[in-house]
Amino acid sequence: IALVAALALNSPALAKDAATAAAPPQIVPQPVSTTAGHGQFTATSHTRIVARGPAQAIARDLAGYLHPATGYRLPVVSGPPHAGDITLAIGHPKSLSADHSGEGYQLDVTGSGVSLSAPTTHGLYDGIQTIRQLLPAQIASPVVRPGPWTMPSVHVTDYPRYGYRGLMLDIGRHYEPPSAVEQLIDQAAAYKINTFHLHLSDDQGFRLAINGFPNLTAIGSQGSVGTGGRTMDPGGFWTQAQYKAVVAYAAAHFMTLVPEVDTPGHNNAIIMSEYGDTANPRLDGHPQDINCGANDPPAWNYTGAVGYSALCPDSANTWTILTAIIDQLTALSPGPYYDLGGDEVPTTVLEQSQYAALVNQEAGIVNGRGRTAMGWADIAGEGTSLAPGSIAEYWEPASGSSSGTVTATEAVQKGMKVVMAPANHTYLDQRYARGVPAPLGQTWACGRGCDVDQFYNWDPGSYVTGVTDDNVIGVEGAVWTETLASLSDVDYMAFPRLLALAEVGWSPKVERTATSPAYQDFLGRLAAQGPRLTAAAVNFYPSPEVPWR
Ligand code: TNX
Repeated sequence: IALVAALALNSPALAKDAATAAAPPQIVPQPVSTTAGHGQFTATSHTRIVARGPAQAIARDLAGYLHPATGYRLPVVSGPPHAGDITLAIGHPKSLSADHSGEGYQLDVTGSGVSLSAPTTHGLYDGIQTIRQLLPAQIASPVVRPGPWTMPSVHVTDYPRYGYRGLMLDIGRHYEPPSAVEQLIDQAAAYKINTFHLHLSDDQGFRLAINGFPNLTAIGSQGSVGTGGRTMDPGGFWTQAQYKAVVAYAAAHFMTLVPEVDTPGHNNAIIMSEYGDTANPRLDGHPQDINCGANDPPAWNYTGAVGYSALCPDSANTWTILTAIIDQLTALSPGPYYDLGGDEVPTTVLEQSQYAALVNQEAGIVNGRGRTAMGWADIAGEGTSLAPGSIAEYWEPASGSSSGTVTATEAVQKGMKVVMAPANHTYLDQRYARGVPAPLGQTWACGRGCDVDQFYNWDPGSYVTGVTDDNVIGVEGAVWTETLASLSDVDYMAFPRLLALAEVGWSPKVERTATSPAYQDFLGRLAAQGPRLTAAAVNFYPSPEVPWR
């Protein structure tokens, strides 16, 4: 017997079995419920994906996700299902009866097959993201890897806490091409982020062609922040066709694109492009008086001071320009929101009454185009009145009932909804730690650093007194790019912290503190994402808080 056992231990078949044993599920964001089963499922070149009707599109997505690393071209067939199939179906599993998000799903992996069911295609899409994470990390590789493609048996019931789980990218401070946004969408969708907020203009650059206003791009897109000692970014802009393609790309990843043209401050690029004067009229013929701050301002390729220029609500030209921008952007953007910005306009440039007048009028134009107005929570300030359900994005680090929280509480009083983005817990441009990683990142929101613990250990529904889950529709991570000149820079700041934000936005409320079991558990699951990010060639910060393996 001893001899037989020794032989068996040495047998290649047994060794292979040990090597193929599927790792326990390490899913980010944490599902509502996960029950491990016995055994495992292995996808092979003979695996079929069974789906009918609208589920077939998601089945093709899954086949597409699995193709590069496996080399398999798994067929999508309409059934009937056999043992060993991966089955996707639109259905109403009882486990989801309490879920009204439209994003829930139920997933069963057993030794004899995989079955995913959801009431909507969005739910199925979320479910296939979980399937990807149950497979070995090499599934994220863009080139063929050996496998085997084994998943642990598990039963998952899952749905989100919040309907809005966003990532914002500022392409105003530094231009990024559509391909960079598409790569970010690929990565964010894998963690069930469902909203991409595109900050299309700022003082330093205006990044989208607007018909009838060629100077906005001919002049306004040329600049960017010249970062200290680093190459001056040449600037740039997207054509409307490129923007449309990104909207479609986002939609194919079940992501809503929210366009933002920041007003009335943060738009030196618009003002210097359009101002002109009698002696030197701009080509567009929309001259004079749109700047409430001063005259025709020079280009602004620096960081630091904000609020030295602001669009003037009293100028008819302001409305000619803004109406064209809103008309064209809403026509290009099927999503429900248009973001008018509204942050950081000091009363030295625009009195509060002028600011409120501008916000009110602009929100009215947005509503007239059938969209919900959104903006930084400053738009909830004194004198503004927006349609109920308009969205205020709260960005101040202030919490509890301290005076800095006033914009969030005003928003709630006005019947607005709130996206929580307190800078010290969600701003992806903030340094991880003192001096890390220089020269990237800013430090104003977290003195000692904004590492994974800051991004994980907070609660959006009780952060500001009186602003609860009745008002909060979700969370957002913002990538401001004053110091970030490339997609690689952006990735390094966004990952792995975006995964903490994704979990705070998706997973059920639980006590999250530096010493809580939830945080320790998260760090272990986050560590499992390292090899996936590496396989996908995503640049990320190897935070010392995470037990990477
Ligand atoms: C504040 S918070 C800003 C941005 C900057 C960012 C830098 C807010 C709505 N505005 O204009 O890029 O800080 O961290």
